[in-house]
Amino acid sequence: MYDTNGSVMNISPWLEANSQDSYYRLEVVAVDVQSVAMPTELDNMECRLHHLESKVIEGVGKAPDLIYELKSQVESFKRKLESVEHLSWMGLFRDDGERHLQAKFTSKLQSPPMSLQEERQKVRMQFLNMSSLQVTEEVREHLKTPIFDNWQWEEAEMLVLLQVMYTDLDFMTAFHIELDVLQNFLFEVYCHYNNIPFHNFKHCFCVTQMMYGLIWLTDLRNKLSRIDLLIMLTSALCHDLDHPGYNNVYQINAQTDLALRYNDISPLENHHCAVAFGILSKPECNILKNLTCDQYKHIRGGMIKCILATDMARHNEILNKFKVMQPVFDFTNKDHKEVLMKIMVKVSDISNEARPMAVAEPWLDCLLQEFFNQSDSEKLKGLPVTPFMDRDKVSKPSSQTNFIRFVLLPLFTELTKLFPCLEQHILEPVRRALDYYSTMERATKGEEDTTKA
Ligand code: PDB
Ligand code: ZN
Repeated sequence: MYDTNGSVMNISPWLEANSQDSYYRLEVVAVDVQSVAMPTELDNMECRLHHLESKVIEGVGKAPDLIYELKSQVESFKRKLESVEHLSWMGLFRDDGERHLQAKFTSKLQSPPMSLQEERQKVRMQFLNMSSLQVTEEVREHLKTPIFDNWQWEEAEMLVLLQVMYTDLDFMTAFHIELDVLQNFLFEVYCHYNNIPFHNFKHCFCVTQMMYGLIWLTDLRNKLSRIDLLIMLTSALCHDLDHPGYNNVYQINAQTDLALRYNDISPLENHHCAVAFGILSKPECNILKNLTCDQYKHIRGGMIKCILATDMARHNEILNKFKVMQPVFDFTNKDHKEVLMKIMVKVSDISNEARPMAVAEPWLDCLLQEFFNQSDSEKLKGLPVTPFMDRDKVSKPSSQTNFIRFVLLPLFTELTKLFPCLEQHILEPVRRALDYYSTMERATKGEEDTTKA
């Protein structure tokens, strides 16, 4: 607030009343906004704050803390905005010419919650501090099995375990990967998974850990080249990068930027792969930088095929190819190896039910939560609603029994024909899961009948 000759006044009850020739002028600098139109108002607010700060310093020598607090809140809000900016790809910000972020400035009384950036820096520090510690032999062995329980581990610990996977498969020596480059790569991958119910960094870890377990259980180290193992593990790690929680059908129906960019052809999987190579294009994260040109081309080609193969719309196409090859499988045949690598990434991707029920069931709840978010959004936008995602229609047990019967068992059975030892490790647990959900289905059907009767 300014008086008639322009000096800044403190607002107080004891001020003289306004009069015709001596009145006060109030200038609005920052308000508690419900929604901030991007980004002009933020910039204006920042320069008004700067102007006020200089005026107050000029007037009374120093600016009150409140000004610095408001400035840092504007700063952290801009950073937060940048970190979600790229999500516009996925139709999360419908472009009506303006981007509105429904957000509030934290009130000056609360201490602002840790920003995404600060949270990530904390995980990075924990990861780097722990990575020098030796992981016990027992954990290393456990990491090679499908009964590994991801829910027991923090994200920084998962990053350490991913580092163990790359070192224990001798990728570091074989491909001259420097440890700090691997750590930068893993941390960058972690930063590019989104905080959504299912397709988050924990899912990435589960799929990579299952892939790691399958490599050891099937003794693939003695059947495929190390470079093909590197393709499979890195494809698993990157296969859902920057997933928005809305599937390809949504992308296409909502005509999102992604669907536009990839002409409705596996928009998500194309994006996951493009983000992976975007990370690898940074020298400090490029774990492939010491490979020959031919090696790099082979890996890039393999990762593109494996990541694009995770589009479930192509499930039968890929499984049928494998069914033809399996009885006469030839580990020296390039086409046979290519299909096997796709199958291995696919199996790892949808393998939750091969884990102990206490580990698997929460994943189904997470997936349904993400599916319901999508169908809610489809209803809101008047888009076609995907039936198996509709919270008003889906029954968890019957959907899952159908999925296990018609998708999981045929896929896992085919792979077990090639690697019989997988019978006990992944086929048995899936059969138990089928019993579990079938029993649940009968029980809920039984309840429905009684309620109907
Ligand atoms: C699939 C496609 C996209 C995303 F909803 C996730 F009842 C999956 F049908 N996925 N991954 C694991 C699954 C699982 N889908 C289903 N069960 C899984 O265990 C089906 C189930 C959630 C449905 Cl396939
Ligand atoms: Zn996935």
